[in-house]
Amino acid sequence: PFLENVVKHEAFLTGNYNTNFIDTTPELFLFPKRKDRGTKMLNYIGNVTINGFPGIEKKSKPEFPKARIPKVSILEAPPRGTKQILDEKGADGLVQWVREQKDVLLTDTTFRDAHQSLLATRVRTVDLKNIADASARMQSDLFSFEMWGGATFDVAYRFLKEDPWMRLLTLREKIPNVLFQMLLRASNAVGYKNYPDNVIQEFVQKSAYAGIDVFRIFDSLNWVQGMEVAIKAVRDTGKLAEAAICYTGDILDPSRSKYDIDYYKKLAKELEAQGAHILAIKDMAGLLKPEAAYRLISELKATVDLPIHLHTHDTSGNGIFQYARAAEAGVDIVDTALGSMAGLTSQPGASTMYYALKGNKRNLIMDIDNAEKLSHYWEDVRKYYQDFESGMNSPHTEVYKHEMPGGQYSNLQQQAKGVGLGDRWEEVKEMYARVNHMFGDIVKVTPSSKVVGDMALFMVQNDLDEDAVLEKGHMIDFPDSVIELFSGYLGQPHNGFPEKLQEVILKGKESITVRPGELLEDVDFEKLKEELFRELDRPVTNFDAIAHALYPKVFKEYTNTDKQFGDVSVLDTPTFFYGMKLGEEIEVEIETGKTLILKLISIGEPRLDGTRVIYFDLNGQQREVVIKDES
Ligand code: 3PY
Ligand code: ZN
Repeated sequence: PFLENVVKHEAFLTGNYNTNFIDTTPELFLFPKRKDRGTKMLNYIGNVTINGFPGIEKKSKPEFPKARIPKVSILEAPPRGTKQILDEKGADGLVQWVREQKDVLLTDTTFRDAHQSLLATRVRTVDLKNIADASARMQSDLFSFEMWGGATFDVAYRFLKEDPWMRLLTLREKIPNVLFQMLLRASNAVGYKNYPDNVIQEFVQKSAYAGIDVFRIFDSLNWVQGMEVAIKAVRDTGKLAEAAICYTGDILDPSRSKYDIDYYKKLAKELEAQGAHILAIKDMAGLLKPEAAYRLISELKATVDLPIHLHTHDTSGNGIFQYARAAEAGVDIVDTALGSMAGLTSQPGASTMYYALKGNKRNLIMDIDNAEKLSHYWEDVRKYYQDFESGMNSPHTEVYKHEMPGGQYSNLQQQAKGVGLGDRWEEVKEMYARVNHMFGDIVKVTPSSKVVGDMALFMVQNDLDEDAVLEKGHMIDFPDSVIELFSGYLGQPHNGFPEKLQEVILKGKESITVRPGELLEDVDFEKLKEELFRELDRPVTNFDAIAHALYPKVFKEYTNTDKQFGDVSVLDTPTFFYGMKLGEEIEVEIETGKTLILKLISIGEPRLDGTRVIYFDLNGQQREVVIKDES
């Protein structure tokens, strides 16, 4: 019916259309939802029931307790919060409000970094949505929810088969009162390489439109030139540009003089000059020792006239001590997670911090009882994702040696398993530190951290050491990401690349020192939307076009799954990962007010062609689907 509407339109018949056509004649694109949604969903469920889910150990669906959702009245609007301050007073007004707070403000990272760092970013939208009404009402005194960006964007399409833009829009609707914050990798957007300037601008603009208020912008080499386009794009939307310095090395250790206090002060001044509203210290690996935090925050406070927002990971177990010292030094905002999603590679816990500051001159602005109740929900939900836990269950002070970001730990571990190095994880970590050294001691955060990780895996897998790389490097095909880094496509590291290694890696190929965005051609979004429209045979949004511009292959795979199985984001997480048990009955709300009741009746024996017939009951009617058994 959609095509019938559209293809009869004069503009379409004459070929005289571009995708503005979709924006200007939306009525032509309102087509009845396809009717076979139920069957597609049964195909998905049948498939995971028989073949399992990638990364999840194949087993019968475990019994999970019903997640404890605190009761709140959704008839009452959530209390006013920072979002209203931004909307009413603008970015500068909000910054002024932050300055006036005497106590320490919080950003809650449970919706983003906490699960990126503990559960390989796998938390699905449905689990965020189910707690969103309660969060809006019980955490209304937060500075912000960090709930988008970083790895969540890519993982949503790639592994969860859901649309991250829908996540943002859905949560925004339910949480209208607190600022939404995202992590933006400057010119790398939410990807692993530099993109053309107009992709960054378009991404920022549409993210702001869909609900992001605070953009934490960082460059993976702390290269300020690489952040200019993103900072300006954010400022142009009227939202907050929170420019971040990534913390590496150790300002307390005179032998690590590459990243001393003056290095950080200079960067802070440059970012202030670029137009940052807030300065973030992004301690992505948790290397900032408590006394270093005191010194860094004190000196930065004296250097720039910006509120300071501190982010750490609690891998070493020193996170609360670090924040307490930062609070004494005058930090304005810190990042914490709810108790059951806190600690270790994640952020320090909000409730722990609350008690730690009791009796201090400065308190934490939070409601402790509410935080405990919300934590119960996450304690239950976290169990769904048990297969993605990193296995780290006590503090790791060795992080001060390997310097691996908290958000990378569980992801690199999955990557190592994927290439058959699961049982050599200790070696991979050690190699990670050696590669950093070889690369000249660089800032390690996505994507530069991924390059270090790729190289470490590569060296362990091929039994290479530093000497072998330099001596035999001319015969070695290095991973693409390593070649890209050394070509300057991720920007320039402080004090440049080690020359000899660069020569060996590039094998005569030229490297660049200008901003990569200057060399990349803009993406023609109108043309891209038109192409996608033809290919996908469905309306194409600006959001789709951006996703395609960022990761063409991942986006295509996502759209294929979407075609095959429909919108699987509506399934509860245990069913999404494990399928169904014989005799089990579940309810799936496929849209507001429309619920399917599904029961798994029986699973046929494998047939000669390797398929099985699975019998379901769908809203009282028998349905069968044929699934290929991959085992
Ligand atoms: C990301 O870029 O995803 C990070 O979390 C970096 O720390
Ligand atoms: Zn982080």
